[in-house]
Amino acid sequence: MTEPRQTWPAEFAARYRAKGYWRGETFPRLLRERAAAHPERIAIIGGETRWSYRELNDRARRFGAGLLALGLRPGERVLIQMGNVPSFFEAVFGAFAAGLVPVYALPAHRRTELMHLAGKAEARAILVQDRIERFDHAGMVLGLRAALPGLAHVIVAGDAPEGALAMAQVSGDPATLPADPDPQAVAFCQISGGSTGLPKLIPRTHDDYLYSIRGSNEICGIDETSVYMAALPVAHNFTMSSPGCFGALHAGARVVLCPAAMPQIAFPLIRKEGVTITGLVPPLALLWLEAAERARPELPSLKVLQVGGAKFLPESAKRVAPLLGCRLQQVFGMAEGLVNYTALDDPEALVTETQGRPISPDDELLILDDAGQPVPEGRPGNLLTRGPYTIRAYHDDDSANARSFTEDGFYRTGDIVLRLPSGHLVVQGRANDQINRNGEKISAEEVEDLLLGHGSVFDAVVVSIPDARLGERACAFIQPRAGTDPSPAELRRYMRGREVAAFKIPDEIRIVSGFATTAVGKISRRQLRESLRAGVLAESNQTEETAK
Ligand code: OOB
Repeated sequence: MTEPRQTWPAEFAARYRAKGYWRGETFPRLLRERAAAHPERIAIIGGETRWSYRELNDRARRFGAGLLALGLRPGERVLIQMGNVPSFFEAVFGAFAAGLVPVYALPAHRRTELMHLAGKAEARAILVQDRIERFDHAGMVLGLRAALPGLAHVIVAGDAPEGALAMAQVSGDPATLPADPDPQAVAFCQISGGSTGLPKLIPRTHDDYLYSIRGSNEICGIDETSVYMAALPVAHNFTMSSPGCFGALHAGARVVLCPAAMPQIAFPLIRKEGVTITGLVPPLALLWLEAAERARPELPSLKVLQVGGAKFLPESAKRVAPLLGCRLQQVFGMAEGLVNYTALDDPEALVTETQGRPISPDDELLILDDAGQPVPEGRPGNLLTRGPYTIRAYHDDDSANARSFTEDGFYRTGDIVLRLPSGHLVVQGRANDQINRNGEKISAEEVEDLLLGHGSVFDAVVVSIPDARLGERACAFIQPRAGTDPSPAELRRYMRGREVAAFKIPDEIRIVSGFATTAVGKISRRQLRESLRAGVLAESNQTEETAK
């Protein structure tokens, strides 16, 4: 068994401690202390459910003890796939109390991703919501069981089908809970968007993550009067910690869970619960702006709208304050660590045109050209970073670690940015083959691999195309095997049959007779993707010209 770990070289750890970034706080202690300090204050609101800090803490501790009573042992991993429901917090804080390590899957993940994550994490249990948006998650997870010999339990929040345990039945005596974990131990694993293969596990420690949360709270002005609404999935790093639900709980504030981020659902909830801050990806922010343009909503409580996860264009950013009557905050972060924010009192131009500055004075940023040399100040280059809350390695993945980290521990973000004299970053694009569709990250290579599994596909190249609505969309070019004639519809059906997250199914599939080669053989995948993308862009420019 390989337990996830995350370690920094001793001199870095000593510095991060000496500067007060790492304070020895842990997640189980955090909730216990808040529940002791203000037991009756409301912590979580979801639908008709309102849990006080005391109730959340009591529920979590009983559930955590129940997990131990099932035979799970501290240090073991629990894969969690849940939507924006209060029981997510009972599950996660229950696991923390028991010393178990949650691994967060996204609601969109299907059999392929869950198999991979459960296998990689060597999960002993999967905790899943019965249904999310009408999809039978419990049924899907039960179907995985036979293929995962290390999996001891399937626990379902909601209606548990036969063969699974209902979360409500998992309960034990909190006196059996272990002592608080080492603050340097891994608290949970986030998952990477990544540009190659399936998602990688990102082990985050109590110390490092809680530092990023405290830092975020300060920058975002979160205090006990704040009301944070989770509009995006709670398991995503943005919603969890920037400052997110954990930031709100850290401050003794309130978390409101929004079942879906559409304006028709979110606006009334903001009004009803007096939401002060929430976060969106750009395509959803555009929907909110459109809705606000049609009928200016009264959202007097809303002070800050955060937008992040993908580039928010300045033209759209400028519309936020006038249409929604709140401040915009841009957030450029990554589950691996580094998070940048525009400040609430930054001048308008910086808020609308940049993606902000890092949380920590000890976030080290390098902006390098392709040869690894620093670019002149103000010019775009590859962003590398290391710091007190940025990981030094993925879990159990030597080849990804060799690609993604330099020898001296810098993480290669894959983002191309430039830095203004004020220190604000402007994201210019990606260096590698990741598609950022609607804020969801898709690895071109992973989709190509899936397509290559189809008997009629000789070769497949997937590229990102700029898209007004989604930010980017995925376009797959398919070279069929000689004598075959697969249709785009059939390839889509095939991908659905492979049971992957729906956002990975290409928006556009084009059948081509072959791909460009050079005299010496195949050109690099990267060049090939660039030339295919350029072809699509030239086409759409032509269409625009003709339309004029
Ligand atoms: C957030 O985290 P991930 O891990 O899903 O994705 C990270 C990647 C970044 O490397 C960058 O390529 C892109 O998402 N990204 C942005 C962006 N925010 C993230 N690109 C342009 N502008 C932005 N504002 O997406 C995430 C994690 C924590 C907070 C916010 C977002």
